[in-house]
This record gives sequence, structure tokens and C-alpha cells, in this order.
Amino acid sequence: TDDTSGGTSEGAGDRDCIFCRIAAGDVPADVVHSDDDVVAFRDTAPKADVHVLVVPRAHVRDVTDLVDDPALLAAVVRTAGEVAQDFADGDFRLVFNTGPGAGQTVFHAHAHVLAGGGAAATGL
Ligand code: DGP
Repeated sequence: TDDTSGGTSEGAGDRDCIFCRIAAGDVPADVVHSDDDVVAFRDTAPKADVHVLVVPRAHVRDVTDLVDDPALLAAVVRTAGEVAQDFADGDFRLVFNTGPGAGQTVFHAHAHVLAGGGAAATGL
């Protein structure tokens, strides 16, 4: 292929990965937090009043890879809490769909932050 991105897993490097492209600013998103390590933006199909995805800038497939970088995992979780404080009452659910059988559709690790109205009514 023409993939010269030097990407990590399974060729899903920057240009082929929608969340890498959002993190790079190449694809528009409703970004609510951005720093050197993580980006947070609103889900396009919200399941609660506040439904934000927190993603590491680094391309890793899912949360089971993210645990290899505990500081980065902590940054994702810390940001989730900050989003819940900033946009709801501070209470939140954190969901990592992991693998296609569990409903993962974007293979760049992401935490769903569900907060505010409807957050507790999405099942689970
Ligand atoms: P999952 O099923 O856990 O892989 O969730 C992927 C989520 O990503 C899904 O809720 C919809 C959201 N999503 C997919 N493409 C885009 C996009 O281009 N922009 C935004 N903001 N969200 C997206």
C-alpha cells in the first residue's frame, strides 16, 4: 500500500484512522478538551446529554493496549472526570467498548464519557 505513516497496529496509522485525523485537526469535531496527551470531543451519535469521547493522541487499538502506558491511561480517565465536572454535575459513566463483539467500531482506543441526563439509563 502507500501507507508511509509508520503507524502501529495493523496499518491503521494516522491517515486511515478517523480519531487520529480528528486529533490532528484534519477532520472537524466538537472538541471540548485538548492537550499534549489526549483529545476529547463530542460523539456524533450521543446516548446521553453529555456524551464525549476521550482519546489518546497516540494510536493504540483499544484499552488493553492503553494499559501498556499507565500514565496515558490515567490521563484519559482524569480527562473524563474533568469533562463530567465541566459539562455535568461531576457524575459519569466510563465505557470502553473493546473488540467488535462488544460493539467497538473505531479501532483507536476511546473512552465514552456519559454524564448528565440519560447517562444512567443507557443500560449496563
Ligand atoms: P465504539 O462503538 O465504542 O467504537 O464507538 C465509536 C463512537 O465514535 C460512536 O459512538 C460514534 C463515534 N464516532 C464515529 N465516527 C465519528 C466521527 O467522525 N466524529 C465523532 N465526533 N464521533 C464519531
